[in-house]
Amino acid sequence: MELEEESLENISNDFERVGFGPLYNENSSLKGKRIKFLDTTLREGEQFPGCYFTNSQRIQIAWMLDFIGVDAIEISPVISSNHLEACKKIVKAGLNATIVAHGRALKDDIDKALECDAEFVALYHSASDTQLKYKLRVTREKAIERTVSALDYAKAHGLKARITLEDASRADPSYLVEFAKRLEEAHVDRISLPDTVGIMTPKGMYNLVKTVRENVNVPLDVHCHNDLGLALANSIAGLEAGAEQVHVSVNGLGERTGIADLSQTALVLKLLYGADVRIRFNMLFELSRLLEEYTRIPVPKSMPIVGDNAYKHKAGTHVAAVLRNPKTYELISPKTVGNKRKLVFGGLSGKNGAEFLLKMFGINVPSESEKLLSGLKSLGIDLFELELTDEMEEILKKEEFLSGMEGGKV
Ligand code: HCA
Ligand code: CU
Repeated sequence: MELEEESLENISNDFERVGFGPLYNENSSLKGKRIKFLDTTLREGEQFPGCYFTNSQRIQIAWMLDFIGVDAIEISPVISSNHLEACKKIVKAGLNATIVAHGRALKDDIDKALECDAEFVALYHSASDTQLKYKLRVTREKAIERTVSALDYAKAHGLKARITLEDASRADPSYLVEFAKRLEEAHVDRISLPDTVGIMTPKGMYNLVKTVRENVNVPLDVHCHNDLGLALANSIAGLEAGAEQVHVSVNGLGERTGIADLSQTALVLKLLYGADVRIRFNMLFELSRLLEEYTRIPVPKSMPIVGDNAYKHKAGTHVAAVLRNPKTYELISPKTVGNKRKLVFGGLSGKNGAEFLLKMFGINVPSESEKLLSGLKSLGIDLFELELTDEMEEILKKEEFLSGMEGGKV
C-alpha cells in the first residue's frame, strides 16, 4: 500500500490532528491572506557569528530558496568583491524570486546594486535617537534628508527601492511616522520596520506596524530579531497589523541570536493562521540541513519542525500511543516537512515498545518482552533510537501496530 503524503491542507482540516484547539485561536486577519517571504539568509544570516559562504554555496542556496518558493532573496553586494560577484551571478540566474541588493542609504552602495543589475535595492538608515546620536552622529532631519536623497538617486536610476528604518522599534513614533511619510512622498516602494534589538512584545509590534500603516500607504515588511525569543511571535503580530512581507532566514540565522526562522514562520502562518503561504513545505528539512552543512553551525535537536527531536518519541506511553496512531503526539506528519519519525529505546521504554522491538526480530513471546523491558530499565540510559522508514511502517501495519491508523496514512 502506498503511503499517502499529507498536505498541510489535509492537516488543517483533519479534526483528529487539530482537535478543538482552533476554537481557542481567534479568527485572524491573516486567514486566506497572501504573505510574502523575503529570505535574508545570504545577508542577515551571514551575520551570524561563525557563518560565511563560498560563492558557489551562495548561488546554490539562492537556487534552493527560489525552488522552495520565497518571493525575495536578499544579499548584500557591498560587503566584499566576492559578495558583489555572487550578487551579479544570482541576478543573472534569472530566478523567480526578486533579488534584493541590501546596503546603506548611500550613493556608493546603490552604485554596487546597479553594477549587479539588481532591480530592487534595500537601503537602511537608522531611525532611533540612540543610533542617530551614537552610531551615525546625525540629527533627525539630516537622517531624513540623507535617506530621501539616496532614495531619489536609486529611483532616478530605475531601481525599485525599499527603505529600512533601522531600529524602528526604539524610534520616537512621531518621528518614525514623519520619516515614513517623507519616504512615501519620494515614491519609496516598500518600507521595512525592523525590531533591530528584539525588544518588542507581540502586541507592541502590532501597534508599531499599525501606527505606520495608518499613516502611509506603502507595502510594509517586518524584520524581527530573536534576542528574547519573540522573533516569530512578533513577526506574526506585525503581519496581523497589516505588513505583507516577512523577513526570515534558514535556521533563524542572523546577527547575535538571529531572526525568525523560515520553516517555523511558514508553518505557523499556514497551519495555525490559514494564511496563503507559497512555500514547498516538504523541502524545509533538506534546506535546513544544507545550511547546517555549509555553515557548520549545528541545528539544535530541539529546533521546531526541522530539529532531530521534532518527531522523536521517548516515554513508554508516548511510544505506545504513537505505535497505534502517530496523531496522538504529532501535530503534523514529519513527511510533510521532509523530516523523519523516530523512537527512542532505553530506560523510559514501556511494554509496547519492548514488544514492538522483539516483534521486529520475530519474537512474539510476552515473557521475553518483559525481560527485555526490565533489562532496558535497569540500564537506565537511552540505548538507541530507531528511524521509522516507510518500509518499516509497512511492516508495522502487518504486525498490527499502527492499528489506529485509517487508510494507511501516517
Ligand atoms: C542590519 C540591520 C537590520 C536591517 C533590517 C532590514 C536590522 O544588520 O543591517 O533591512 O530590514 O535588523 O535592523 O538587519
Ligand atoms: Cu536584522
